[in-house]
Amino acid sequence: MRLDILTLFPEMFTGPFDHSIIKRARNKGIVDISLLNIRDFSTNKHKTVDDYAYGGGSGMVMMVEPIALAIDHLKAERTYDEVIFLTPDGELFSQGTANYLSTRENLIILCGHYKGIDERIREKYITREISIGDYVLSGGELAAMILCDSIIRIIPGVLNDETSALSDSFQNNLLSPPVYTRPAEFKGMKVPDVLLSGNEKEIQKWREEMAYKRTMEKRPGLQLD
Ligand code: 6GU
Repeated sequence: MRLDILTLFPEMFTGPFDHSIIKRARNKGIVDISLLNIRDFSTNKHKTVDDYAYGGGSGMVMMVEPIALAIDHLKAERTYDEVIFLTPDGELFSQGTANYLSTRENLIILCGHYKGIDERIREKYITREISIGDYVLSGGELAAMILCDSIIRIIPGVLNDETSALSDSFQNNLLSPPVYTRPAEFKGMKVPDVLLSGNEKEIQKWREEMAYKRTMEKRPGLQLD
């Protein structure tokens, strides 16, 4: 999979993309992440990327031209399955969307800033608009990192069996059951006997029951798309 991220702040991605699972996926060659600075596509000498909104009002708007040039530049190299714009007015991101996107080959991910982007970009280039939740972030970058993490970790070959994505919360409309590791007793609190029993069938049954109980207690309305 190839991910091309268009952003005004490429440096923001260096931490999350250079550690843990994403780092491993990149090192294995499973995912190729490329960060493009939208400012590099500005055509004026001050490298401007935003301007006042027509009609007035507070907040700057990201200009159409640098973004259009950046997307055209990428599209000249290869075809893309989706051009995703991260925006609080997009569709709510879910495990179902992550699963779907993880099966794609090439994605462009556009991070917005300021008051928004010129509407003509959305009309002409964007195939999918995604929000990560009903709250406002100062830009699309953090949302893009979350999107990328959730997509990359479920691509076959990224996780090993012990950390399989199939047992994740949400993958089967259920939250994950509680987990324990050594010691078997901590300050008088004991690990449930069944987990120490070695009885695989009973352990599986207990996990399913606890997943169901936990879902009913914490997220009774949990639905997947
Ligand atoms: Cl994708 N962008 C911004 N700026 N804020 C958000 C968001 C995205 N999703 C939730 N809040």
